[in-house]
Amino acid sequence: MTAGLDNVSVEDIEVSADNLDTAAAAAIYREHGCLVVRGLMVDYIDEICREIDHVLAETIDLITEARQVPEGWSTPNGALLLPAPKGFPRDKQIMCLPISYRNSAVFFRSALDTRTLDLVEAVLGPNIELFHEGQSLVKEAVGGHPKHLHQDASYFEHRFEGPMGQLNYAVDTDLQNGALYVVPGSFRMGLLEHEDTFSHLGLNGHQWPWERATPIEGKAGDSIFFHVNCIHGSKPNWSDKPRPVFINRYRTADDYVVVGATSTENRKAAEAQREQATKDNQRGLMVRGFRTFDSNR
Ligand SMILES: O=C(O)CCC(=O)C(=O)O
Repeated sequence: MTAGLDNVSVEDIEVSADNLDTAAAAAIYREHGCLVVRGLMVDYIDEICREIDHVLAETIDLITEARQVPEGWSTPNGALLLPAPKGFPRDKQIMCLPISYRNSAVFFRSALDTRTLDLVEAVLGPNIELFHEGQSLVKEAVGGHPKHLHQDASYFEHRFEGPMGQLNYAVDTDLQNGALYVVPGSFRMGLLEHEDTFSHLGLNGHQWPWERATPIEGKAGDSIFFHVNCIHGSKPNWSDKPRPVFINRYRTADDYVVVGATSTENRKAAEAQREQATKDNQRGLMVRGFRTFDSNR
């Protein structure tokens, strides 16, 4: 099944949240740059799904008021839209939902989950902050957008290790409705060159066809952790229901973005400023440990 760089199957990179062996799970992540923890977020699913359904309905009502932005369109409540595929009931589809730690207490609580933080600490060390404020992507029914294979570092390259991402399935997710694909071991390649794609930065589709990646089917509440250089992506949603995910990202308390981008053009401009980047305006909320003041950062 797997044609990943580490030639492993899903069974080799997955563990159960029941009686979680944190050290063993962290070792899988360290070896492959990705890890699946079955059932880790189950306790948050009912509540977060109610809120996701709410912002989804709210966003659909606001689509006619969307304004153009460099990445697509933005609705007044803050959703990001892309052009819709042929045969879709409207000309725009939703990509990013406006739900975050700012407006959803359950989303914030999920980011403070003890078992998750134990695992993040086992990987990143004792002093951990949140990177971003929680992200939720949705693939709408019957053709919702693909997210081409990519590395998150193309969007947010960091000075040090970079964030450990935790993508959580909000609904049961399979090959039909847009399972996440990962390439175990790809994080060791460093940051690769990305191109502009329909859904922003992505890898060249000939060099990185889906066959090189491993699909992770799962249940609502399963978590997939991935390194900022782990190649991942997901195909369109061909089911008749939306497929949302919610994402938490963690990084060491001293880390910061040196290049932030959404397109090859703005990435080039950001790369020219790389040496000017500092920790100054990038202090996230601490979720473990303590941040020592460092006058050089
Ligand atoms: O919704 C998805 O599967 C895409 C998530 C993803 O690739 C990302 O957040 O980088």
